[in-house]
Amino acid sequence: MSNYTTQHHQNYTRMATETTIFTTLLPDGRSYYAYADLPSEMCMTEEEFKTLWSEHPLEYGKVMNHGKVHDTPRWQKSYGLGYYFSGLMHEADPISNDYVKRLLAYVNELTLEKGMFSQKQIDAGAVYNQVLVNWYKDGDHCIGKHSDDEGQLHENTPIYTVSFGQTRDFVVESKKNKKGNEVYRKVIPVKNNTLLIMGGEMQKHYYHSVPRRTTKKVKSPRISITFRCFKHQEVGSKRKRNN
Ligand SMILES: O=C(O)CCC(=O)C(=O)O
Repeated sequence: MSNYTTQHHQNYTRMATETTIFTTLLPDGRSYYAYADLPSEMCMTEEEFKTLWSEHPLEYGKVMNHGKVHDTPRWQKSYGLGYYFSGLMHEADPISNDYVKRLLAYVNELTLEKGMFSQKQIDAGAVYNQVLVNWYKDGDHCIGKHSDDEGQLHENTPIYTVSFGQTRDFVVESKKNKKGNEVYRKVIPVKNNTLLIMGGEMQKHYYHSVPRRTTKKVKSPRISITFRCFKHQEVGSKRKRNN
């Protein structure tokens, strides 16, 4: 384990072992997603939700598509390390929200306790150090089909999405095979205070999205906090996303 990883973990005091993680192996046999409830002591309170909601940027995020800059249909913000995707650098702020800091520590602890890093990833110093928060006001806010195969990530390290507020559909679907057939599509309703982990080679072989839904049915806000293991570099994305 690298010095960086050791230092990063030395302050952990909580145990994460009580969390039960349900894992689904995907048809390619090399990718999986996993789903779990947060343990009660990690659940976000209504007050914490209000505080984090109040921290969403005033302007929508920006992405580059066909040479033009577009607004994302949600608010988003990078913390910890800058994140280059969809043709633009998304500069990071330091992580200041106490709940987000606590959740980052929990995610690192859970990963170690459940042995979710390979030896190769541990040797490479993989640690969760990048946070992207997405704020969805209602069903009109969404994130399109994409994969997070960017060069900033330690190879094949799992990506965590932790959900708060309104239940939303999280869709996993295979990238088209050579004959153009869609072979896998799964809609996972992601609920308040749950975590979803995308692991193995999922970013290479599958897309994920939180599609737009009618505001008659999806009326309330949702926040997702996503955690990634970045190498300490700020550029080098191959991420494909159209919104
Ligand atoms: O909000 C979510 O659960 C998904 C977020 C996501 O796909 C991303 O940030 O890449």
